[in-house]
Amino acid sequence: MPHRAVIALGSNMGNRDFYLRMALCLIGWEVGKVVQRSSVIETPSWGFDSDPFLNQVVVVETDLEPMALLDKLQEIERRLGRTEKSTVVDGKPVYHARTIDLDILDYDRMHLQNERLTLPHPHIAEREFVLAPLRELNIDLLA
Ligand code: PH2
Ligand code: MG
Ligand code: MG
Repeated sequence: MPHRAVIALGSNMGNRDFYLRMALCLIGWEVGKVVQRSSVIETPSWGFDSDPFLNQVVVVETDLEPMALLDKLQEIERRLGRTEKSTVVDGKPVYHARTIDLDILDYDRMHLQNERLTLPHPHIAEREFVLAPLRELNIDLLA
């Protein structure tokens, strides 16, 4: 039985539309079947001063376990030119403009926490740029 992962895509650097579409192709080839996809929306940069984003949420059926899924998504980010990772300075996140960001929002409604991954994604409730696509797909991860 495949697992069901909800993934958020974001881009605010370069040809944003191209990066979202390339990421979706690579996810479809290398992660699993994309069974739902929201519209692409343009959103102001949240939490840091930068260019506006294109954001989208997709649902994928995958055989990858959570950490293997994270490795694969980070590999795709690097292949699409993602350079800097978000860091935490004095307890506050520091973000950078990025060609592509691929975040796992949910994986089979699993609860998981380690140094690299927290599931479900801890910031869903405060981020309209993921809540709006989730509403469009009728997915409630806050329940
Ligand atoms: N991602 C962030 C921080 N801020 N703002 C928007 N609009 N869209 C994002 O995807 C986004 C953000 C951290 O990954
Ligand atoms: Mg992110
Ligand atoms: Mg990320």
